[in-house]
Amino acid sequence: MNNERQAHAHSVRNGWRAGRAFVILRRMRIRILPSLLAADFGNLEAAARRAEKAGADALHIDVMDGHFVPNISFGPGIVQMARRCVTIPLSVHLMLSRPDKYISRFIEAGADALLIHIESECDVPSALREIRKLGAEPGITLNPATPAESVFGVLDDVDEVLCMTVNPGYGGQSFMPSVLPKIRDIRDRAGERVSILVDGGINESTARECAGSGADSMIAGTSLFGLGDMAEGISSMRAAALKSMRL
Ligand code: S6P
Ligand code: MG
Repeated sequence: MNNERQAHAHSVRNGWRAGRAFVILRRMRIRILPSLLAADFGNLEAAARRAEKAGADALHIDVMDGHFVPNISFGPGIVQMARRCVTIPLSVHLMLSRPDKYISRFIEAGADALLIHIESECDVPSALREIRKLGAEPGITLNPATPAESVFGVLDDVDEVLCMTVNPGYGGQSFMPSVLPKIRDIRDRAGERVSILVDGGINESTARECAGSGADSMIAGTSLFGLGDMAEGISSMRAAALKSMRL
C-alpha cells in the first residue's frame, strides 16, 4: 500500500471508530420523563417544579380528547402553565383523533416535542412535517396492537418514536411485555438517529426491560409521582436502564 492509501485507510478507520464511539455515547444517555397525568391536579405547578428539581430530563404532558381515547385530560393551557414553571423541555403527547388541527396551538403554548399517533385520522406525514416547520420535534406514537412496520414509512420525518406499553387513556395500568419485540424491531430499522420512548406502566424494572430492547427514554407517571423521593426514583430508574441498555 502506498503512503497516500495507507493514510486514507487510517483516517477511514479512525473516522469509523469516532463515529461508533459517538453512537455509543449518544445511546448511553437515558432520558427520564415524569408524566404529569399522575400528579396531584390540585397543584400542577408544584408538580412540574418537583419533577424538574428531581432531575427529570423533560416533562411529559398527556392530551386526550375523549374520542381517540375514552378519557379527557389536559389542553394547551396546562402546557402554557408548565412552560412558565420549568425550563426543561416539554414533551406533549397528543391522543387526539385530529392532532393536525392543534399543532400550532400546542407549539405556541410551549411544546418542545409533539407526539402524534399513527392511528389518528389525519394525514400523518404532513402533520409531522408541519410540527418540524413550526419549530418543534416531531414524534410518532403507536399503540400496543399496531405493528412496527406501520411507522417505517415516517421514520425520516421524526426525531422520536413512542411505543405505548399500555393501551392509552389512563395512568396506572400494567406494562405490556408483548411490546418489547416491537421496540427491538423499530430500533433495528431506525438506527441511532431517533429516540425511542416508552409510556405506560414504566417503573425501574420495566424500564430495564425496555432499555434492553433498545428504548432510551422512559415516560413514567404513577411510579415516580407516587414516591416520597422523586430524585432518588429518577436516578435509580436511569441507572437500572443504563445498565441493561442495548447498544
Ligand atoms: C396511558 C397514558 C400515558 C401517560 C401516563 C402513563 O394511558 O395515557 O400516555 O403518559 O401518564 O402513566 P403510568 O401511570 O402508566 O406511568
Ligand atoms: Mg403519554
